Amino acid sequence: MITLVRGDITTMRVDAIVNAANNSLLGGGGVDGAIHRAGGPEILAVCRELRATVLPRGLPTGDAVATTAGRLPAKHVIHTVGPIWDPSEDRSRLLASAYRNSLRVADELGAATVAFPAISAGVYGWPMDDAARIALATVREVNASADITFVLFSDATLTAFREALGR
Ligand code: AR6
Repeated sequence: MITLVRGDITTMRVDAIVNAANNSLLGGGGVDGAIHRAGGPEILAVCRELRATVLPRGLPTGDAVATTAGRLPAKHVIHTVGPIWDPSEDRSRLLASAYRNSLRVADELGAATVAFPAISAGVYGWPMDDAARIALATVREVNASADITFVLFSDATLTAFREALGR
């Protein structure tokens, strides 16, 4: 099941929320900044531990990894890294991988409910309509057992996802 809502992903009481992080895993702006602020220092501590152990070079674009959700109402945070929009290079496959790998990690966690933001559609500059199309097509294709909610931060984003869902 796929649901679209307007809201703040940090408030979602689900098994896993997905963070649109960067390769460093060490925080940033946008939804990443909001998740670390609301979840507290425990999340960053686990990210640092991952960097010191299994991910010394950071999380590759399109990949995903889970941490605690700290003080958030969600049980886990799945960090993924979307590609930066490049008008001269088609990076759609990396954006699809970010969704696909996040759902793989969710499945490994046994998550029955997963919430996604619009990955790459903020600081990373992906045009919203196309970001919505790729997000929904990929999630449908995976046919995951988990219930998926897209938590969209603005009316414009919600509209773009609604239109993509209707297509
Ligand atoms: N809940 C839901 N969606 C949100 C929230 C929130 N609390 N806050 C922002 N959004 P972005 P990206 C929306 O920029 O484009 C960070 O610095 C936002 O309006 O968060 O993948 C990372 O560290 C937009 O629609 O992620 C990376 O360096 C969507 O979430 C870089 O930004 C994604 O915007 C990643 O850029």
